[in-house]
Amino acid sequence: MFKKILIANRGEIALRVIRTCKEMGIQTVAVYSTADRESLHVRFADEAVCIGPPPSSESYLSIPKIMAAVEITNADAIHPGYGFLAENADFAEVCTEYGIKFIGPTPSMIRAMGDKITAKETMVKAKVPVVPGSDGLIADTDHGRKVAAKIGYPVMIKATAGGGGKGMRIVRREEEFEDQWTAARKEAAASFSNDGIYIEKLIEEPRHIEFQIIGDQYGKVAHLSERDCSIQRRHQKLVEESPSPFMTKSLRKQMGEAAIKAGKAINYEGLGTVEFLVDKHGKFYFMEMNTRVQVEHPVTEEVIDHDLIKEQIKVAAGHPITGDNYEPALHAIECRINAEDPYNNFRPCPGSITSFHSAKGHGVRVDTHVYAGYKVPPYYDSLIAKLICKAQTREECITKMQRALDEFIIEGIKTTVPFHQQLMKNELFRSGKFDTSFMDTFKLQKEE
Ligand code: MV4
Repeated sequence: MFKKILIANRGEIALRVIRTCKEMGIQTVAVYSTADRESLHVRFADEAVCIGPPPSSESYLSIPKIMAAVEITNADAIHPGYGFLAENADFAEVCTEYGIKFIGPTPSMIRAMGDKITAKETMVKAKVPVVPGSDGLIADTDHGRKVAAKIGYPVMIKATAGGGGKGMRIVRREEEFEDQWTAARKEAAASFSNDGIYIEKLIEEPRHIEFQIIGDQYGKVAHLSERDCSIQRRHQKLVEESPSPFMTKSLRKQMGEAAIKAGKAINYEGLGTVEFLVDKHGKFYFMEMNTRVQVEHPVTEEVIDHDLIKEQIKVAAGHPITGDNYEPALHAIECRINAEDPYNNFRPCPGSITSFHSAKGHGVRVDTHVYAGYKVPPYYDSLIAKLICKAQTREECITKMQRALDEFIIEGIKTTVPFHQQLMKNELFRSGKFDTSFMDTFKLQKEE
């Protein structure tokens, strides 16, 4: 087992990893920018190293700074968390060159999933269902128009380097093709310095259902059930839950098997997530695979009662997976509490938290790095806490979430708590009748 893990991250996920390391008897090293001196991950780690000024490019994204911190502290492994360098294959490669274990998959596995066309081709070979679409890259508009006509409108134009909705355009009629093609290409070039484009049939009003998987170094891959992440806004997830209200035993069996095939196709090692689009008939399609721990991992931890970070560290250290595929035994929901003003287009709202009283009680979990007196810096993402509730049924879980939201006090900054309070009362949400377009029509009632 590792002796000392450096956590190349900040915020709640850095703290989350430190907690598990402590329970496993592993020493921890925090790294921090000067904006995060007062953050709890710095206080709770055994050692902490300042790695630079607030901008991520000069701190949390700087490979030389992080490797210097590894060298002076003698850490033998790096946990990348999510975001920042978590899916940077070059970083994983540098770790290997230094003889440091990157807690995650190998550089080639990260690359195989980072390029969406490559990922899709790999899935086709592995017989995992994918959205019907072009055979690889589209050369020019003439080629694109031909392919789109063959697939049949409406289609979606996507960037092969994409993800998170960048460089993505819907085309409903051939007349729109040229304009949308040009826009997608420009956006892809600007965002990823890669203007490679492909085309797919548009799946209308899909659900986003993802499977947690874990692979060991001996070729075994298991799935740990699904999460429904359909409640999103501009590709930012707001609420995640497990099980999906849309799931049946038979669909879980089919999708779980597909997720395992996806992992096995690249000999996957570590914790990963296979994302699917699911249409209203229950037809599912591989969308992408994330090769990291995700923000929403706690909902899975709650329904299967396992510490996923512990499992992730164990497989990274070469332990074989015991256990088999899992069925959720409970229901769990996570509300992302962001420092944003839901009444003002979810505009980021950094600043000082003057009072903070966490929700508590049976079945309530709060993962956070903040406290009364903490100043939310403006440089990073706006997630300040994750409120996770679990109960026997979805209905009880929603009731518990309402109770927990009502007792959560955060003063000094605006947060997304009022949004979640209204969402929990929404009839469509409560009856499980929603898809990824839910937030397009959800109307927040005026502030009291
Ligand atoms: C799609 C789609 C419909 N049809 N592909 C959004 C981000 C990127 N990961 C893929 N995305 C989508 N791909 C086809 N062929 C709809 C989306 C999509 C979406 C997917 C999951 C969750 C939220 C979404 C919001 C808008 C669009």
